[in-house]
Amino acid sequence: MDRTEKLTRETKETKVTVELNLDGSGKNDIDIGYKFMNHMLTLFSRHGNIDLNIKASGDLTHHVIEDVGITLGQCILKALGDKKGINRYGSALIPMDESLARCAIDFCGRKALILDLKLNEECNIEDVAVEDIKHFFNSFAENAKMNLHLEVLYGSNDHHKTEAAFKALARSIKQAKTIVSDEIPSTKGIL
Ligand SMILES: [Mn+2]
Repeated sequence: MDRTEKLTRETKETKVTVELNLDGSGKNDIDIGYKFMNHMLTLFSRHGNIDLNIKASGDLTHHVIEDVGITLGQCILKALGDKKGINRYGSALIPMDESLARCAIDFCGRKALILDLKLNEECNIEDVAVEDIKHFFNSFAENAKMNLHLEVLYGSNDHHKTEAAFKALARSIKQAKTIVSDEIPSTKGIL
């Protein structure tokens, strides 16, 4: 089964290209123009065992990060195909020094988002605003049509909290995408 996908999304605001292999080893080439998000998406690829190339450019930080979330979510949804045999659910509890993140996901075909990253809303993290990071997870969950419950339980450093959250999401996806049977994992027969 081939679980590779490539999508280009171009609007008057941004141009985003995402290319991925869900059955990869975590190789990546990522440049969306913002160093902190490059760092987060690189470790997302590595910890999710997803080969991931992303190139993005555009007018405003908010637009670029939002549109990367949209395109990455769409690309994962397409690559999952009919979801036959996948584990469907995934969860992870990931520390990053003093911070702890908890994630639980369901590739159920519907968006739900519970997000509590406990970030300082007034501050940027490196070159990215906290509201843009929160918006990324919203766009991603909506377009991957998934339930995403992502919370930082505690921590004091906003870089660590965000990094723990991205790693917890990646480890959850790694579990949820794994092929464990030859059935659609739903009593409805469709996901
Ligand atoms: Mn870091």
